[in-house]
Amino acid sequence: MRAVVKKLEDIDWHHWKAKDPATLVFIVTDGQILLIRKKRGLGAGKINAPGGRLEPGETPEQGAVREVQEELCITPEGLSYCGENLFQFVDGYSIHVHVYRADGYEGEPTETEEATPIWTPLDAIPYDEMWEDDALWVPLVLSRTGFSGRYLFDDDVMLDYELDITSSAT
Ligand code: 6OG
Repeated sequence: MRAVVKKLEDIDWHHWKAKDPATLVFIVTDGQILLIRKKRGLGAGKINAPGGRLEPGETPEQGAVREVQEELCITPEGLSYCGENLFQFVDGYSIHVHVYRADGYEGEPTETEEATPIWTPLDAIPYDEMWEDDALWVPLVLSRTGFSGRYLFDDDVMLDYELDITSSAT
């Protein structure tokens, strides 16, 4: 039987390795942020930034650019690294998300089978329609503060978290 995991400290973080590496990209320009309503994959129905799981052999930065191209038909420009989030789900799934910010993009944001684009003013980010952790660290993306977070989720309920400020942002 699987041991019951309720707290971050119940997890052996020294040997922890995510099942999937993934990315999120926050395009911030003219006081607005480009989010998506996600149509499929993990978190379908929620508002999130564009991004997704890496393909084999891809670097996080390559995967970040590809996912924005696939989901919104645009290419992010001026990409900088913001931080990382390690998510453990009690059902055993885990995902390591590399978070980027971009200051611009090329092309016209377009709805695809994966996502609907949503422009949002920076002071009106719809946290109530996003994953529960986002309100903790998206403000750090906006203030260019590096971070490293660990989170424990039961489905889409956050059970525990720890968020450290780092000097990793570029
Ligand atoms: P695809 O299924 O699209 O990859 N993701 C999360 N994003 C936030 N903001 N909070 C979470 O809290 C998340 N868990 C996963 C990372 C999954 C996408 O979902 C994001 C990827 O962009 C639990 O291939």
